[in-house]
Amino acid sequence: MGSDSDLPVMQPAADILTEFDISYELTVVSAHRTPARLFEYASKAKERGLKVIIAGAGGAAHLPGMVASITSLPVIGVPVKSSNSIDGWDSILSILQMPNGIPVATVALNGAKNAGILAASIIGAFNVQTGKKIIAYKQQLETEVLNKVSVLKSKGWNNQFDQ
Ligand code: RP5
Repeated sequence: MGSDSDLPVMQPAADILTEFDISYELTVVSAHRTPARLFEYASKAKERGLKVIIAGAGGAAHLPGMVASITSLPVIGVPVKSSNSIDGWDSILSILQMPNGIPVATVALNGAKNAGILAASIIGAFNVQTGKKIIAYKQQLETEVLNKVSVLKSKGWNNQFDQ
């Protein structure tokens, strides 16, 4: 992430990776304040064994795009609505509107949890255990929604679909 002030927004990515038993590292790499560290981090990421990079930043959020320009690993960008964001669109567009050839898989504003799930899905495409955890997670989501359908129905809300 671009700053330690991004941690409250980025924490859900770490939490969901922990839930999926995926090891990760979490640190600060600022595109603007530590450009040399950015280059070193991104250029060494693959040889250090990383598989996916989640990069979160706010305002003029150049971190995800610059990381993607340096590494061949998949990069997931999290636009952060930070203290220097106008309304969040600045971070979204900075991360989303990448030029052809250098993609950043951009999640929703402050969408770090989905970034973690997407990273797990990428790993799960090759790792059988992680793949099974993703399937179980989605089944759990489905069960939760179907339970809510039952509760609404039991409270008398008209629902012709689930007769
Ligand atoms: C961005 O500037 C960071 O990613 C953060 O969202 C924002 C503010 O950083 P701090 O001034 O709080 O360090 O580069």
